[in-house]
Amino acid sequence: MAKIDPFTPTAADKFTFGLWTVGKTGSDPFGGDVREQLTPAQIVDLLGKAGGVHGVNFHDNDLIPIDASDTEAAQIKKDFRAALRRNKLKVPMATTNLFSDPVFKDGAFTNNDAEIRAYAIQKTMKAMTLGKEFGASTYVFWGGREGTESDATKDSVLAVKRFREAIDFLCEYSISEKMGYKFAFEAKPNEPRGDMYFSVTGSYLALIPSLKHPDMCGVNPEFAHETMAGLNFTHHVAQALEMGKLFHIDLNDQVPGRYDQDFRFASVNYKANFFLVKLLTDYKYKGMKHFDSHAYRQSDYGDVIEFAKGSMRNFKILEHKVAQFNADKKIQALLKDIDRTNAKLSKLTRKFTKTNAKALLAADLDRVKLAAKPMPYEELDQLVGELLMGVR
Ligand code: GCO
Ligand code: MN
Ligand code: MN
Repeated sequence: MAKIDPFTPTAADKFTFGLWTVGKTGSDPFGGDVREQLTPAQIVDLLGKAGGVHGVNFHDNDLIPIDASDTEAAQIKKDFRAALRRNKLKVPMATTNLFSDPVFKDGAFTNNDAEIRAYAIQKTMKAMTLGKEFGASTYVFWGGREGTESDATKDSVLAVKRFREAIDFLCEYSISEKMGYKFAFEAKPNEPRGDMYFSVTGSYLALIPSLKHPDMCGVNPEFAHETMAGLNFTHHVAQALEMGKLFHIDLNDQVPGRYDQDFRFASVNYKANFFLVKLLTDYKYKGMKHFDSHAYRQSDYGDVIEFAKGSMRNFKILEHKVAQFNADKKIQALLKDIDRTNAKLSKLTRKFTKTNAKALLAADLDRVKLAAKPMPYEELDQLVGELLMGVR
């Protein structure tokens, strides 16, 4: 009997790609297309060939070019719908391109020009309708050009107010049209702007409670974005999870401190990606896992399929490593050792009462003895490394 490869994805894994990711033609700021432009339907067929993909996401203009006529738009939608059906793919998420057209060169919702702000909201309303036509339930907001090169040009306090105003308006629009969207905000520190507003996931987690409809708003963190800034991505995701705000996630890879590389998931930082997958697994993240990455400029479309397969496979391999970690007796014994519980003290510190405060003040806590307790972290981390390097 043929051995079943445990790392083969299925639709139940909820892996998704964007039309703009696998459909990327390999262009960069220094050179044009190296792969021919595929139609949306062809991109869906390519994902079908990769196998095991759950869905495909799009920006309004990935599907319908900004200057398409109504007849052209109708034909594209028809072809796309047929391709989704023949490849059994869903559209779980949609978003708006508020960054490519020259009109958005200084931002969309935070633009200094009221007419451009209104146009950005109008474009998003139409794109939300387009997303709904294909069944999208999550709507992502990535502030592509919301930011500055010189802070002489924009009032950063007003920018926050304007962004909030746009989101409040669009939340109400979704509610009044019974669209049922969940909004997911995606932070990025820079690129394409010198500095972008809401630069880290935590910025959006802080904004959300100030919105009119905080319940329908969460975040879409991306591995590359915090990593570009040299930050620990997993910590940001953990905070979002803890707050019940992890609505969506963009997976890819990135060397810290470089330009926005969008590498194949787990192709660079095995260890950081392992801890991310561990977090998502341990805390039972059930949402979509979207690969917001693209193949190397050197790849042809055959290799793009390998890129897509590799992204999903790497996630599943790391899931397997997480299961090994959780079942590893030595690792678990060390974890048990370093998690030192004290029910009596925890009861005291859980909630402030005058009695608890009094008891805490009287507690015998000897800092020298406490500091002397062993922390075998070298031993633990070495075991994780050996597990990841395949010798354990
Ligand atoms: C980027 C962003 C985008 C967004 C996309 C959908 O760095 O370019 O990650 O790819 O994710 O616009 O929101
Ligand atoms: Mn990105
Ligand atoms: Mn992204």
